[in-house]
This record gives sequence, structure tokens and C-alpha cells, in this order.
Amino acid sequence: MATRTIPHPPRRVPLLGDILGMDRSAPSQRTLWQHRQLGPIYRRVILGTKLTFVTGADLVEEINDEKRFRKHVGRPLAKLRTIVGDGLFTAFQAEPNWSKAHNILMPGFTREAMRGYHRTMLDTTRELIDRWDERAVAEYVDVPAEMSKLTLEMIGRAGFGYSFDSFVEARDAEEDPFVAAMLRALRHAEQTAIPIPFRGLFAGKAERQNEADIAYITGVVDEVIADRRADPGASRQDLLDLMLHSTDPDSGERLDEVNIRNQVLTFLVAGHETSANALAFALYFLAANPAIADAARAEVAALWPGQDRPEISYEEVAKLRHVRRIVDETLRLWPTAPGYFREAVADTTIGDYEFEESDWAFVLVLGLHRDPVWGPDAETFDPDRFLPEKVRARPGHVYKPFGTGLRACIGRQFALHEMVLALALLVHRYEFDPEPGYQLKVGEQLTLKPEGFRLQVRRR
Ligand code: MNH
Repeated sequence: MATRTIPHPPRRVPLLGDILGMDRSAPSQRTLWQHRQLGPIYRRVILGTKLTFVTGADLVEEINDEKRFRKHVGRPLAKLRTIVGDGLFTAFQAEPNWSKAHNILMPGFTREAMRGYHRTMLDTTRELIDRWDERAVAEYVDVPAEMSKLTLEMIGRAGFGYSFDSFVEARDAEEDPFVAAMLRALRHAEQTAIPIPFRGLFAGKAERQNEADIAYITGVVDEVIADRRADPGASRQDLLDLMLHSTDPDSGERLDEVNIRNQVLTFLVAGHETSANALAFALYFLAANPAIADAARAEVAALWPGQDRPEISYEEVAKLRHVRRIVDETLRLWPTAPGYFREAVADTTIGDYEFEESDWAFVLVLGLHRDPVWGPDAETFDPDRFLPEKVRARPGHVYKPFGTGLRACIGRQFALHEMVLALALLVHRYEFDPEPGYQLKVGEQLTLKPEGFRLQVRRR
């Protein structure tokens, strides 16, 4: 029988437990640091609640076993339910709306479906490029903010036929009111995810703002849905059409109004920040590694010789092998979704550690991607780790930027397609000069992002 005790941090406080050494502003990086002290698994017990963290490849292989563990809607996700309800990302596994929506939406994420989104993704990236071209050379671009506009536009247009007008000149400087409200609501959900005694006493104003924000964003989404319903001619075989018109083959049912709204909000939230921040990290690595950027440029130049605006087709995105490896390696070092929760479906063990039914653990992918299987130079950015022969030599469970199992990312193909395409066009068009003295600072707000990262983009 497995009986090893899961390590815990030093300085356990009587009654309260392992409350020392948490970092609200950078929880994932703090957890990574803690793993370096305590090993591939550790547990905090706070007021009797167990918080368990796992990074070790062997342990992760077991916890990814769908027969023994399933997705756990951890506290940060449960908090998001005030905004996105039972949308795909935050639904409990047993909720009937999960499988209904999963079945209905899967056809929207096949390779065939990507073909339909490709033109929109290409045109949207070109709008960003046109705007960057007009800028004075000396101007710095706020990379995470720009990438966020790009990917929000891509999912809005490709998924729902909705534009945030991010690249319209008058809108350029300001944040879209929808985006502003959504970001405030997300921040609010995240901040209230960590219990702080007596916060409730001072929270009135923030609560009212939050209610107004949620009312506003749901209102906008309801309008998008109503517009489409009122004008069937506007149908374009996108995610919205699937949700409005198709039935779940298993239950024979359609999605209800509220659930459709929850899904639209889910896709706008889950479908833009992670990709945007991954693109921002990729540009950070390219600016820091000019030789790697040059190799990517050479790849684009070889595939579209002499073209000022490469006319990349859907099929050709798959040929951008070097650019793809840059994306893969970026998501290894900074998986923008830093981890995922798993819970035991019955009493079980992982390694020599016992898990009781419904005990959960957070798989810190950020740490898994630095496991000893990645070698002594795991901190080094090296896209060649993703050469086909190297990938084949590694077990699959050591690289999980898109999660695992039934509840893995439904938008994976969408994300990879948009990121590879956008990165290819940007690296082909520009040289990147980082701000002198910039030190990578990774910010955390559910997702990870390179905080304050700015670039001077020089047209080639
Ligand atoms: Mn995405 C689930 C990472 C892009 C829509 N996504 C997940 C999970 C991870 C993840 C990890 C699993 C979470 C969990 O187990 O609790 N996602 C990413 C990353 C990127 C990304 C790193 C980009 C890079 N995701 C996208 C895009 C979309 C999307 C783009 C939509 C167009 N993701 C989802 C949805 C889910 C999800 C929806 C929930 C799927 C489910 O549970 O059925």
C-alpha cells in the first residue's frame, strides 16, 4: 500500500496550516519555486483544505489517466462561472450541458472548419500590419495589448461574425468598452477567488461595478445572437451558426439561449488571451534570439519568394515547420494557461501517494515543462526540441500546454493556426528591437503574460 506523506512547505502555522509563503500576484511562479524546494509533488493544508500541486512527469502521467481522474473545476474556474456559467470551460463534467455543447461545437474545430476561418485570420493580421506600418519608426508597440486586439478580433470575426473594430483608427488608442468591461469582470472574479477576511465590508462599490460590467457584456452578446437570428442570410457556418441550428446527436436537443450566451462569452475569454499572450512571448523570444528569428524569416522567404505580402493559403500554414516549432517551444517555457486541475473519481494513488475520492491536484504545466526529462538546459529557448525525431523520442505526457483528456482545449487547432500564421507574417515583415534593458517579467492574471514588454518594429 502506498503510504508516503506528501511534502508540505516549512513553517506550518497551528490551526491555520500552510498559509505562509503564498504569492497572490504570481501564484504559478511562486508554486514553481516551491516545487524546486519540495520536489515534484507538495501539498498545503489550509484550515483543513488540501491544496496539492504536481509537476513530476511520472506523477502527471498517472493523474492524466481518465479512468482514475477527471477535470476538476477548481476555485478560480468556479469563480468564472459568475460570468460564463456552464460554458464549456467552466462546466462540471456531469453537467448535461457540457456534452451537449461539446458535441454541437466539435464540428466547428475540425481541420476542415479551420479552412473556413483561414481567410479571416489572414485579413485580420494584415489589418494589424497596415496599422504598424503607418507608425513612426521610433514608436514602441505594447506587444501584449496589440496581440490581444489581434486574437480577440480573430475569434470574434471567425466565430461569430462580430468585429470589435480594434483596428479602426478612431478606436486605436482606446479600449473597446466590451473588452474593458470583460477584463474588469475577469479581474474581479480572480481577485475574489482568494478568500480574504472582511473584504466583504469594503466591497460594495466593486460589486456594483461588477454587476454593471456583467450586464453590459451579456447585453452585447445577446445583441450579436439576436442580429444573427433576425437575419438568417447572415449565416456563415461559424460557431454561432452551429449553436443556433444544430442538435446534439446524443440527446437530440439544442442549446438553450442562456447556454449559447455562456458559450459565446467563453470563447471570447478562453479563445483570445491565451493565444495573444503566447504570441507576445514568441515575439519576446524572437527579439532576444535574432538567429532564430532569421531562420523563421528564411523559411517564409523560401516558401513565398519575392512576395511583399505572402499569400499564405490554408494548406501552406502546415509547411511553416520552423515557425511552428517556435510556437511549440514558446508554449513549453511559458504555457500561457499555466496548469489544470484534476480530481480523483475514486480512492486511488499516484506514485506512492494516496488520493481519496474527490481529492484534487493542480498540475502545474509550467513546472512539468521543466521536468528533468527536458534535460539540464530546460530553461533555454530552443525550438529544435520540437524537431520530429526529438518529439518521437519523448513521451507525450511531458508536454501539455492544452491540457489533457476529454476536457483538453477544444480550440487547439484554432490557436495553432492563428499563431503560426500571424507569427509568420510578422517575422517576415519586421525586425524586432526590444527596449534596452527590458528584463522579462511574467505577469499572472489567470493566464501568464510578458508584462510591460514593448518592441520597436522596423519594416524590412
Ligand atoms: Mn483553450 C480548454 C489552453 C486557446 C477554447 N484551453 C483549455 C485547457 C487548456 C487550454 C490548458 C484545459 C483547461 C482545464 O483542463 O481546466 N487554450 C489553451 C492555450 C491556448 C488556448 C494555451 C492558446 C495558446 N482555447 C484556445 C482558443 C479557444 C479555446 C483559441 C477557442 C477558440 N479552451 C477553450 C475551451 C476550453 C479550453 C472552450 C474548454 C474545453 C472543455 O472543457 O470542453
